[in-house]
Amino acid sequence: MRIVALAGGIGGARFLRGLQAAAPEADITVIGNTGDDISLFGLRVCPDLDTVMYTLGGGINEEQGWGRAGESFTVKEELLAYGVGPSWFGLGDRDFATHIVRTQMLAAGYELSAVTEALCDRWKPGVRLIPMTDDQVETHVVVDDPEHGRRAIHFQEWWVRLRAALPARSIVPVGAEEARPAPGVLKAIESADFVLLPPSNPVVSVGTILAIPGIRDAVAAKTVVGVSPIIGGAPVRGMADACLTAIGVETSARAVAEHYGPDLLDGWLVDEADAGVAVDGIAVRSRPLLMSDAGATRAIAAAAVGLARELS
Ligand code: GDP
Ligand code: FO1
Ligand code: CA
Repeated sequence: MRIVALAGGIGGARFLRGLQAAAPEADITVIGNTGDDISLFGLRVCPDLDTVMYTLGGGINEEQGWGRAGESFTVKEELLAYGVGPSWFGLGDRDFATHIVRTQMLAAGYELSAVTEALCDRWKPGVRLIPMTDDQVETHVVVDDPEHGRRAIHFQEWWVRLRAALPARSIVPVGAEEARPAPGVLKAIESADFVLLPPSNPVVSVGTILAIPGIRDAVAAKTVVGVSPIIGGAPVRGMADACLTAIGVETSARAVAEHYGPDLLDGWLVDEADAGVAVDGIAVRSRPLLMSDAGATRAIAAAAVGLARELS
């Protein structure tokens, strides 16, 4: 069984771990979001790719959901002693090594997809992890800054520094229109038995991947089953509601499915709290969707696989 999943960070990575448990024989290709990527201290940081790599490779800080387990912050403190920030982004010492290797390889001329493969040689995530594109795409958020007026800031500044407290006037994946899918992305989708959308952020994770020309059409041609990241009208964690509001979509399991649309989605899993949700042209099933432990997560992934097989 060949499965492709489009993943953001924490929600995507946790679901993928459940998918590996539910379908141990499956050949899984993960297309990772790179819109959250940022250059800091001259280093290229890819939070969502790293979250997937560390989570599936056993190196993640489990409580936090991002960054390395057993992390220390000496380099960050030393940089701050020189007055070099940003202070609001917590890059740890262990994590720094990943960004140094990545940046060194990019500077030597390797594409991000090749770099990611090299990093995965160490972590052995058990899936093929491909960035959505090798081209630079950065999600920017337009806000009304009380001091500087209307301006666009990097997604990480809005999400991490401002905690999405300033309403987003718009969210723009800068560079997406001109970007090309990374080598292997379209081929993996075409040869998949079905495509899964984990409970990742519909706007800045899945939405950004689908914004790369060619990816949405390739995915839409397959049987696609998604898992709602919205339960009972709210995100399970994070501020996905602020992202949905910015694009004029209500924060509900139904509205997210309608936003993806029946041309893309064949099946949609919603939580029991949203039982009764119906969307024209999409097979909706309800079941518990909290990834509270390994068993619960595995059961969610098994349900997604079951629905995809039923619909294909
Ligand atoms: P990020 O890049 O780290 O923000 O992670 P993703 O985009 O992959 O996933 C974020 C989404 O995961 C959020 O919108 C959450 O609502 C969703 N999420 C987190 N934990 C759970 C869970 O246990 N169940 C469900 N259904 N969604 C979850
Ligand atoms: N998220 C935070 O809320 N605060 C941080 O300081 C932070 C640092 C960080 C460093 C490396 C990394 O891979 C991820 C990191 N994240 C941090 C998580 C991440 O940037 C965001 O949660 C996602 O990009 C949002 O989708
Ligand atoms: Ca992300």
